[in-house]
Amino acid sequence: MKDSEFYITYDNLRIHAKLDFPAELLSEKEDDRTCPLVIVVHGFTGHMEETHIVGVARTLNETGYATLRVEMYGHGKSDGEFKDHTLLKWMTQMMAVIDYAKALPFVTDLFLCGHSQGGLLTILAAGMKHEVFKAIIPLAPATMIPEGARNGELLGQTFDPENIPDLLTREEGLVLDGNYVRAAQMVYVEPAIRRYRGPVLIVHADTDEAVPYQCALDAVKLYENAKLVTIPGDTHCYDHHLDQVLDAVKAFMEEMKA
Ligand code: FER
Repeated sequence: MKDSEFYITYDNLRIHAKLDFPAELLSEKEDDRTCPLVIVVHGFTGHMEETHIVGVARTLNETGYATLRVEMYGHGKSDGEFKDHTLLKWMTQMMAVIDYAKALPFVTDLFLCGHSQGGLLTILAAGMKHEVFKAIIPLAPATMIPEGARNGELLGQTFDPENIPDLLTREEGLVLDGNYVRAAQMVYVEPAIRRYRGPVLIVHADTDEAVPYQCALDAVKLYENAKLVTIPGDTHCYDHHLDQVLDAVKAFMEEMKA
């Protein structure tokens, strides 16, 4: 077994990926050992080297799980323009990533963990492929995006949801095609939640400035088997208490081994 960095190609687009193993497996011969795997995904404008993403991946490795960090369409070193990314593209790509991960010869159980828009993606993908995941971990899941798109509220701006602008722009030069909004308007979170009945760990700061804490409260209520760990007084990316997030992930994943 060895750590590796590579691209998964799907529909002629490259998805940048990094596979990391628990230290104790690295000394083993390639064919000898098996291991559970967690797919880990970043959020909107994010990438796989963000502190909270790396922190979660390292913690999982230390807890005995391999991790497959991936960067979705228009993010990190993956193909596609940020401007052109949509939730529907991410959903389709994630299904391909899941199929790739499932087929890796060392993999025993499969898990999915994502932050923010990646947490929303985690919920949606678990709805689409409920049978493949032993458990899922949506971190600060941005479940308000689809409803925001339908109500004309995204990225702290308002617009007419019936007459979507060609482009959404934000300060710092961030430009997003109006098709992002059109796609998001067609996404429904509740049916996805109802389709996944396995264990769910949600971790959310009660003072998250980007994704309302209420998203976690609503999701944990709708899931049949979900647990919420609240991080008091922290930011969207857990700038102050990442250690508490990592402890929660570790404890939950220790339980998943039993
Ligand atoms: C928004 C608020 C939050 C939004 C996206 C996010 C597209 C996602 C944040 C993240 O993934 O970190 O209005 O609109």
